[in-house]
Amino acid sequence: MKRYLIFVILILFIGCNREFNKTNGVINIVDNSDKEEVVWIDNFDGTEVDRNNWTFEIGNGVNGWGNNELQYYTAENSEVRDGKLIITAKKESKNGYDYTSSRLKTQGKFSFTYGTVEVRAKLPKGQGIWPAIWMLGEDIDIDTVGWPNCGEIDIMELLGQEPNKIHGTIHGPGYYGAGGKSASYTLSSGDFSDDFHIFKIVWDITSIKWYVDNTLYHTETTNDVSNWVFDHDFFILLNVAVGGNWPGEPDDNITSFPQTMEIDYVKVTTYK
Ligand SMILES: [Ca+2]
Repeated sequence: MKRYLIFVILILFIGCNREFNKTNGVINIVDNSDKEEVVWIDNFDGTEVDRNNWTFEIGNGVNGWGNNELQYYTAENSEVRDGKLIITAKKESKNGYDYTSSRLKTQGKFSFTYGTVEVRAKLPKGQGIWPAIWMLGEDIDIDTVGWPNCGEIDIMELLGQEPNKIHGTIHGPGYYGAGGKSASYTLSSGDFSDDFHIFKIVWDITSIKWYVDNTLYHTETTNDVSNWVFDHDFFILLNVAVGGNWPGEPDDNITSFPQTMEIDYVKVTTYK
């Protein structure tokens, strides 16, 4: 009987979102879950990309979006179908480029400071394919700020030639490009194109933590960099790049096209 009681108490203690306090020897359970608040979500339930949430970036940017990327971004390479956003990278000629794809952002429509960002996605693969789920400081376009002073939080990046390994990184002044503060997570079997996984960051005033399927694999704190630039509004970006300095070019013999990134939802949660 005593063992049974201990078991019951243990079960109560590992419940989520609950607080415990003890009054006169009686344990009281306080449900805290109502303090969690979804402040922004896109479930991709409609039939097209919701332009209230997202802006498409078009073209090849400056110097291939700063990375010598090879793709030309269009709005047509994105569709919403079966509850998902599908970004398709294609091998096709467009305006002088050999590949097309899409890049979407919430800049000017939604930005926030601190919170949990959760994205459920299935990723593309192949040499030179570079999907990313990431954030930039909303102040990037202010001349006196710019990149990397605005800060960059890479929730998930993957190099298609290593399809079982994702990377979580921050970039800022003194730690950008290859000097970004980064860690990776590798699946024990299969790769990220086989099935959906949940990519998450928990960002607060002292730290940013990266998770895959609720497994913590990377933490950066205010003490880990000399110049912490993550105390202001950030917006979210989703894209599939082709080529670029980090992944290198696709190999026509081994990279198959089209490649897709499917996103079930993007959810931002804070605590009241
Ligand atoms: Ca969905």
